[in-house]
Amino acid sequence: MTNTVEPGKATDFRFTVTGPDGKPVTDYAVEHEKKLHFIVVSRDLGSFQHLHPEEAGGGVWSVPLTLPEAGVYRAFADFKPTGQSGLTLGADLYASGAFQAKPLPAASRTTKVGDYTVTLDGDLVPGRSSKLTLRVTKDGKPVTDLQPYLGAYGHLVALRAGDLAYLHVHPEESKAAGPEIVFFAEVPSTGDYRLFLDFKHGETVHTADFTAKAQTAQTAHDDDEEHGH
Ligand SMILES: [Cu+2]
Repeated sequence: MTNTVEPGKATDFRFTVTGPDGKPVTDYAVEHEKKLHFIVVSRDLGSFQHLHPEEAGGGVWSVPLTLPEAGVYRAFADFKPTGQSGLTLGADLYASGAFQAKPLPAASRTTKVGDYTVTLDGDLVPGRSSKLTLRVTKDGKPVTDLQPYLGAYGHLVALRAGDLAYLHVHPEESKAAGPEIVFFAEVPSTGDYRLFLDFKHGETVHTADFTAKAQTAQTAHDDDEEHGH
């Protein structure tokens, strides 16, 4: 596997997952309709892609991959070998050339993606399952006809700024197609996290991103009071 690519140019990126016996893993359980989820972010968390590689045989995965700009990227393979627990493995990827790292966007409870506005309610509290409610509106109106994407109305990936610790976030089973999508996330520490929400509407998958600050329950509570909740 070559980890260096030319920025802005699609490559057929190939990799294998090696098991404890040193052999490529070929037997995977399906999770969220796929055997393997492949997340690629720039190290400064300014770029995010959620891809689904195809099996090319013999344990080899293949995916068309474009790293948009020069820089350092982190790829995560999220999968579950049959009969075992889920795993996330990471590798650094490089797009050659000079680059300028962008600062992490400030924490915010509202973000825009195209014509959509997504708001975040709930607080990330280290060491416990935190309920996050994401509400999707379009042109100011609640979206109530979200389309299922990978078996749910939304998928959320959370990464810790700095070391890019990858969090598993589980959606709450929901029969309602919006405007609210509920998740439970457990963060390991205080600090800044970048949240990426994939949702499908109008036959298109949209990704809304947020910076959220995880703080202890007491601090979060004090903040709530300050803001008059
Ligand atoms: Cu996926």
